[in-house]
Amino acid sequence: MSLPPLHPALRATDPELAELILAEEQLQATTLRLIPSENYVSAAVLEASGTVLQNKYSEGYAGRRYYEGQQNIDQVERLAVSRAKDLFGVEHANVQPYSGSPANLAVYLAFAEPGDTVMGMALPMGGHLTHGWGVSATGRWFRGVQYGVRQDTGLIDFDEVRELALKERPKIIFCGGTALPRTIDFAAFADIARESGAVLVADIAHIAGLIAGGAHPSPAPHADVISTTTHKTLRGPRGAMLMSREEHAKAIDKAVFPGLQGGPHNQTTAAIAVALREAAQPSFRSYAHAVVANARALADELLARGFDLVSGGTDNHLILMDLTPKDVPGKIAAKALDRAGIVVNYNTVPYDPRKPFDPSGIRIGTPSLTSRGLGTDQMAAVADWIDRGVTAAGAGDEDALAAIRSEVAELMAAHPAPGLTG
Ligand code: DSN
Repeated sequence: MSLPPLHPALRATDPELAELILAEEQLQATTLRLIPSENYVSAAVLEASGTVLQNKYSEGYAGRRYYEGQQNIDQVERLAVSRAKDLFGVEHANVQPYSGSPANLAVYLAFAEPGDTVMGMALPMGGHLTHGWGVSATGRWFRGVQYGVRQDTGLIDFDEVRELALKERPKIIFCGGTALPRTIDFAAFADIARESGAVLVADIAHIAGLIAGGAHPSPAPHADVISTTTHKTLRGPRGAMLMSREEHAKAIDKAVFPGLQGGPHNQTTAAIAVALREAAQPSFRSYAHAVVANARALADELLARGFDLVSGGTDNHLILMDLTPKDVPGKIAAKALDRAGIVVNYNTVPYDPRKPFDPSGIRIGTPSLTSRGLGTDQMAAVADWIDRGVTAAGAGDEDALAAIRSEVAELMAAHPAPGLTG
């Protein structure tokens, strides 16, 4: 394998590691990446995240640091903060959380005491570990009560959420999650939070880019706090942000630093700033709407091929498939699809009778393929590959998987991914 001139220093210092990075670039270039929480960053975001900003400690906030030499760093962070505020229409933004889980932990630190009751969607229903699920610190140090979706519709039952909130009186209610194929009704959650006296946190990690691009309603008028990662539909670096009204600014900032973290990762802050600038462009609006259009088209094609989709389809970037009717467990399907060059993750479905490490479903999404310029016309081919791949998984047909892999690689070669050299 010949290395491109792009990584000369790395190749000279650590050829073994350089080879691994090149192999990963080639894997990302040649496969159809359907994990809904992944994406491709632009070359500009990639460049910003690999800079000398890495070399600087900056504990504190712009203008209030514990180290000198912040002439440039302060400006970088101010740019990221003001772009976040403009893009999401919020009064306050903190761009320092290292990722989504620390961001959510900072919310607990800001608004609750250990042992307090918090409420979120159950992980196997589509929620997130940090929304009070038992194995997470948030479920061990706080008393997590969990809502789900209805078994018959796959949708959130707001009467049930309200009843639970009024009975349990949580300090914090989380809405949002990791496997929700439908629009989140932030206004309904805000009513319930108000009635029950809870702080409403909208965790928009999955849909931040859709919100920025106007393809999903915004929580800004409804939620007390908005938590998001920056690397999913938003197409930024691996990082996170907390946003709020001004009244909560101090509590959030104190919780992030010095409450939970030390120095911010300035190279990530810079890359977030670049991603936010990109997300403010008209082309990003088109991107966000194309992500949703592709997901809808793909869902329709899968339904036509007899797949069972949780909630019957999708409103956003994500599709959750229950493979029980196909008689192929999610993990077997995911691993076979991987061998076919289609990267998905196995996932629980609501009321899954199987275990989380060997569940009934797979979770797919369209952010990455849309970043490569695939459109609705190509979703029939994608659905066909998934269909053939799941059938081959059930039959143990490795030849069929290899055939799909070369068809996928051909389409991917015609649609180069942003940020990749190969
Ligand atoms: N790991 C993320 C996802 O895949 O949805 C959530 O943290």
